[in-house]
Amino acid sequence: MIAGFCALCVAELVAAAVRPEAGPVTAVGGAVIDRTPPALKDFAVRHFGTNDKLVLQLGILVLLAVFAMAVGVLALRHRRIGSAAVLVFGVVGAVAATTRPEGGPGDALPSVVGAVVAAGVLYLLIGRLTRVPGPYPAAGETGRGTAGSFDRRGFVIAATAAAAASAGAGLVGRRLTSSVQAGAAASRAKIVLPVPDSAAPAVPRGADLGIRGVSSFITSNKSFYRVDTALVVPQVDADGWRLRIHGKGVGRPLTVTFRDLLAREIIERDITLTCVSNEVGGPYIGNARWIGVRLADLLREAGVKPPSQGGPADQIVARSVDGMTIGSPVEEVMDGRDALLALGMNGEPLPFAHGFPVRMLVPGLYGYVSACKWIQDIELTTFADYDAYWVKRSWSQRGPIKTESRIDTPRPFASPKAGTVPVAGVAWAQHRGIARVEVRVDGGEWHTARLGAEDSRDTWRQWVWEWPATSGNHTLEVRATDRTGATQTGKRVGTVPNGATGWHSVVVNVS
Ligand SMILES: Nc1nc2c(c(=O)[nH]1)N[C@H]1C(S)=C(S)[C@@H](COP(=O)(O)O)O[C@H]1N2
Ligand SMILES: [Mo]
Repeated sequence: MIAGFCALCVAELVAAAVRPEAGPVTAVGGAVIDRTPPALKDFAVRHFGTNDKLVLQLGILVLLAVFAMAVGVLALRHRRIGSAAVLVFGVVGAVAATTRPEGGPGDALPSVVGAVVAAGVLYLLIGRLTRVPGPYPAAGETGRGTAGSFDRRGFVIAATAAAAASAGAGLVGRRLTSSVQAGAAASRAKIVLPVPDSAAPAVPRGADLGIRGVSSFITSNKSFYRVDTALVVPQVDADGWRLRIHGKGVGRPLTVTFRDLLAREIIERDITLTCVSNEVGGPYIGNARWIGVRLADLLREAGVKPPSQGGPADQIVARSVDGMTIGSPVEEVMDGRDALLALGMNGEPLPFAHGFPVRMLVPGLYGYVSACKWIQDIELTTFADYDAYWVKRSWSQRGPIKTESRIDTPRPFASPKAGTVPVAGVAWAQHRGIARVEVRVDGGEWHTARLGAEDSRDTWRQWVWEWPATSGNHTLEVRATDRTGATQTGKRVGTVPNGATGWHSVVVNVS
């Protein structure tokens, strides 16, 4: 286990020089995420929520500890073979790191160097443990070695020295990594968000019905859901950030800096973002006030035409610094909706976890086909020619957000008192808008809920229905109708491949 600890610490130090994400635990974790079947991923997200990544990393560490002990036992009998077995883990880490979407050959270094050092440490330590022939065999003992005659003191000194040196190396690695992070944090701290040229209208009074238990109309940055594959949140320095726009039908390829964006027309919009992995009634939705520049304007400057105007590309592939690829339809991005390169969220620069310095947002599309965080490259291509990250993993190429609604209060299995009970929640059909929400009890007739004021078609709406509740067990159900006249289907389907459907229902026990 000491040798294993050495491996991780040394790898941490090397990773600080190469790339923090190339460290073995992060790389293996990332590789596991890349290869996790959607059903298992959904299970992890459902049961561990945003802690899924912590659980994954702890799992990797536990597995490593078990393997380290097994290799240690093996090495006691076969010193050379045991030490060689350590190298196998270096190979696993190296393969994981180099096959990550953003991985390069250099990413193998942390695992390889860590494993070589660990193999050496194990070899030396086992050497200290091996019994040396004593000068005077004790009574009854024959052959090599005598109980208690191995170099106990030498072993303890060597083991302690190895552990201490490794811990030191690991700490230096951490320091180096955190100084890079400090640079990014400093670049964020000095940003003064511009006053938007086109401000979002004030949120209308009555958009927030002020009912206890209902998600607030604007979701704070702190409570905004986070869904991504990044085990280490990328720390990008805004000063060095560049976005390249290129590809099919791009007459004038562009590269823009953060300053370039700030100098452009800035718009501010309220947009509700939703994850395709959100179960019926799930938490992966949030509404924020974003500022940024119109992506369509930039594309037009680059010479891009939407397919309906004869443009050859129908897909925009956005790439992030961590190798994520997200494919969005050119037509929707350029159809006049407020597709953004966002740089501000609820009055501050984007938080690192939400894509600092710049992310994409397209109202009406699930995040996995529109909302690339830590964006650094936009390539125009076609859906026929290229499948983005999630599409390769059995999700649909196109992901318009489905009309959905959720009961926030009462909570499942609540026991409100008989009488008037407000049943309330949120409904969303981004870019189409919500026209009606209805509630029913125990499969009875549908009752029309009162809607909160509409902020924009791109935001969710709160709703409430005053329920004359009678005692006993009851099932509440909700459904929404969007402004195209389509009513949310009651047919239950899972999240894969393009979003869950069904009516959210809550069982309560009225006392
Ligand atoms: N770089 C990157 N961008 C990403 C993702 C990701 O894994 N990596 N996940 C996408 C998904 S699936 C969603 S739902 C949204 C979530 O954005 P949020 O974490 O800011 O809520 O980001 C999108 N952008
Ligand atoms: Mo998502």
